[in-house]
Amino acid sequence: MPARMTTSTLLPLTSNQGVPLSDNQNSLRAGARGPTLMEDFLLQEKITHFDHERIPERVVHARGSAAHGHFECTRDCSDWTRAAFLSRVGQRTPVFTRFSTVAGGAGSADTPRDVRGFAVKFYTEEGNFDLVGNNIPVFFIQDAIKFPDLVHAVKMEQDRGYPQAASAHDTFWDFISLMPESMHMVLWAMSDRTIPRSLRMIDGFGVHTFRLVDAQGVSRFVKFHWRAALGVASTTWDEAVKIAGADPDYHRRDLWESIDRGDFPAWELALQVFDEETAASLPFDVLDATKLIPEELVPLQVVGRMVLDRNPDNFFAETEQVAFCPAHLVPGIDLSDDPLLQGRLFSYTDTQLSRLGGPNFHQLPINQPRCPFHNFQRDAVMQTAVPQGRVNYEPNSLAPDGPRASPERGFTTWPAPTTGTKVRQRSETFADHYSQARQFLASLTAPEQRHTVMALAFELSKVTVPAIRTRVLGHLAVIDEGLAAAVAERLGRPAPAADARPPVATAPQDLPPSPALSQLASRAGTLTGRHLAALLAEGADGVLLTALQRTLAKAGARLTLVAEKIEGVRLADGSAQPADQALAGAPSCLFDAVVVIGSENGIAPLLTHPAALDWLRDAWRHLKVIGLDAAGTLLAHAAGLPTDEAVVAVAKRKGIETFAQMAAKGKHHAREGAPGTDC
Ligand code: HDE
Repeated sequence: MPARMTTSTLLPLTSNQGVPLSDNQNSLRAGARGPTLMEDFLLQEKITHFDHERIPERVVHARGSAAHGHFECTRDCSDWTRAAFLSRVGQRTPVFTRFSTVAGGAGSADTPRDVRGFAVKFYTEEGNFDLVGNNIPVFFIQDAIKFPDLVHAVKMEQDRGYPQAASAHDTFWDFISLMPESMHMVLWAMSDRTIPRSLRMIDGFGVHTFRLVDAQGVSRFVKFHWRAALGVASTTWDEAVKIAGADPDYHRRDLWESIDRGDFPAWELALQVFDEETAASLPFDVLDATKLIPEELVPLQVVGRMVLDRNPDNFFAETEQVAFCPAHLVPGIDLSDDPLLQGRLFSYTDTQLSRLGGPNFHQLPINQPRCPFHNFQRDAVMQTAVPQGRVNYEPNSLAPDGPRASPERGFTTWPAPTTGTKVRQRSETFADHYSQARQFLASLTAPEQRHTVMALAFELSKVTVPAIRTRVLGHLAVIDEGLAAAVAERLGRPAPAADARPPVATAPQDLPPSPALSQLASRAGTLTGRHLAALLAEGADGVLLTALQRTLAKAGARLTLVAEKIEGVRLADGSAQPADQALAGAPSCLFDAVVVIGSENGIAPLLTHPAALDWLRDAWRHLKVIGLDAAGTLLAHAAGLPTDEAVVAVAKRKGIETFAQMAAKGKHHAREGAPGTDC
């Protein structure tokens, strides 16, 4: 049957040549049951385009989610830098920010244990500035030449093609066990930071030391920090694993939905600015990306705020095709000699040449500067600009009004004095690999230290070669004997003997703890931006439910209603209450805190329902605050749930307030170690 003709009032569907299509349902055949004809150029065009829809995914950071927004300058930084976007209070600069995991492929889950990329493109009036950072302030290696080895080691093993998006395997830990410089980062990677609750709840770090240069040409060092307005929050490991099954798009969905709802995530941009003398006085080298500068030594100064308030229009055109590069700098921001940073400067454009197919990717809408740009670079694959006139060179006399270099406004490299012999040599000032690892551990709260021990033991238990475990334990013993002993105990091994420790180039020092490094110690909890769920049973009290909804909405939290069936329940007054999610698709791991509301009769079917029982058992195991009315208490008994101060009776208004106050504190770490929890 030929397709029905559409009337001309509709936007015509056309081929890529602009020819209107008469039929988008049937290919051209010799008779209705005959062979398809080679001459069907419309079929060929459509299938050919489809065949080439995928481009190579990023070799690292392939899995990402992004959003548009703006950066607002809140401190005039012209005393430090001539960068225009940092020099006028109140000035807004458009941004596009992409968050990512590092190891997994583009289709991998959102919640594996991994570092998160945090890349921001500022479309400033002086060109694009890219701050291509991570959610951890240090890195695994000191020199770019080790990056391919690190990435090969962590990604799926080359013969078997697994594991996907996981560092818990032989090749990663083999490499790490032979790389003492990785030890500081390894502790961060095994901390709660790498299992974040939400991309809205991670901090960001530029990692390297950069330079700020003011209008007089004076240079200072700088470290960039993003501080999440919603605080830093993490899942437990078991929760992350379960979320990966229940909703592999958990972080992507969370970011999209919150922006869609108008709950715009925000970050403060804070700088650590310091001069050469301060740098020289620190007990480590500021050019070494495996080290951080504790805030207690060089305080953070807030200079602006980023708000992400618009979802991409098209995932491929924007999130996939955006091309970041640490060499995208604007006048007033310059590089340091950090050898990791220096290698990155080449890598990003190089990888984008193959990922995006040629050197014109800066012309893609997401990559284009928002300020005018002109030069004499011409041609190449997918050139979309149409340059006018005869002149494509400079100097020239034929286009006197054409673009010229501007010594005053243009980017000027800070004239750092440079001497030296050509060597392949690591500076001795990079040799202390353990002190800051020890300092990080000492700065964590007891629950955070415990989680790090658990993570190390989990990862090492996936290592099949005992010698690798032995080597890693040796390094841990140099960092902290107690840490090594605790991990060894969980592995079922004796604590490593003194002779199992590797020789160390520089004996570690005991640096003072830096409380700012702990995500639990440094930030107060909040309900804002959190996502809670109420499991409703038949006959639930509608008044109680409304009070709960109001309280949570006032606190800036979101409440999802879960019922056994998606059509919902009848409330006590007989009215119909639709559910947002059916129980089978909404396990409690997806929510920050949970409530159960029902009636004595209505809860009965749930008392033997595995998903309902697991709902509460997992909420308990994942250290969540749990609110229960009388029916909810019956379910808790059926689930064999113990009780503590974070299991709150919500029968009355006061109970709801208490529940909300407890939930605002985040996870109930005091529960750790109780029966049914992971410790
Ligand atoms: Fe990257 N990194 N990286 N990296 N990186 C890439 O560029 C590289 C490093 C970071 O959302 C790639 O376009 C080298 C540190 C982020 O599109 C590639 C070295 C930090 C993203 C590349 C590093 C990062 C990337 C892959 C060692 C934190 C995602 C695709 C010298 C400060 C950006 C691409 C996005 C992506 C190379 C180390 C952050 C291959 C050689 C340290 C957030 O060019």
